Amino acid sequence: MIDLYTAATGNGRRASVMLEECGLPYTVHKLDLTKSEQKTPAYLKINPAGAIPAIVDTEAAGGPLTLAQSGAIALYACEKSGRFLPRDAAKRAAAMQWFLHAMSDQAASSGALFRLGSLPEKPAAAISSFETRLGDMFRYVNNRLGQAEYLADELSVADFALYPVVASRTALVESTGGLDNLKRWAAALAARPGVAKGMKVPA
Ligand SMILES: N[C@@H](CCC(=O)N[C@@H](CS)C(=O)NCC(=O)O)C(=O)O
Repeated sequence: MIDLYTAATGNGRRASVMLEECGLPYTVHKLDLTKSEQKTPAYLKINPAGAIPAIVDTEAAGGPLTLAQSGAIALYACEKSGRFLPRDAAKRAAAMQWFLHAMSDQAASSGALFRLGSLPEKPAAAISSFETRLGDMFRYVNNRLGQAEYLADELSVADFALYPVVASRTALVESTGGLDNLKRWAAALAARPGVAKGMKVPA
C-alpha cells in the first residue's frame, strides 16, 4: 500500500493523477499548508524538505520506500505499474524531454508565479515576466500538439506531468489566446477517469 501525503496543489495532484492512472491503490493523508503541517517533526521525517507531495510505499520491491518530488513519484508509479513509459529507447527519450520540460520549465515557472502572487506586495513586473514565460511555453507546447496527439506521440508520463500546470492556469491559457491544440489535449486528459479522480485529491 502507498501512503500519499498531499494538498490541493498542482504538484500534489500530479502525484494523485499518476497513482490513479497507474492503478496503484493509495491512502491519502491531507496536509493543511496554511497550518504549516508540512513542517511538523513527524512529516519532516518523511520529507525533510518540508513540502508535499511525498509517498511511503510499504510494499516497494526491496523494502519500504519514502519518496518526495512529484516528478519522481510520477516516474516511480509508471515504473511500478509498467505504464506510460515508452519501451522504445528513442520514444522514451522523447517522453523524458517533454517530462522535464513540464517539470523544470513549466511547473517551476507556475510555482514561482504562485509564490509571487502570495506576497503581500504582489510584484507586478516579476509576475508579468513569469506570465509571459509561461505563456510562451504554452505556445511551444501548442505547436507540438499541432503535430502529435500527445507530447511524445503516445500518451506518456510527460502528459500527466504537464496537465496539472495547464489545468491550474486556465486564465493564462485564455489570455494567451490561440492555444486550440493545447485546449484539445487538456480536454482529452480531463475526460480520463484517472485524471478526473486524481485532480479531486485531496477531497
Ligand atoms: N518540485 C517539488 C515542489 C514541491 C512544492 O513546492 N510543494 C509545495 C506545494 S505545491 C509545498 O509543499 N509548499 C510548502 C512549503 O514549501 O512550505 C515537487 O514537484 O514536488
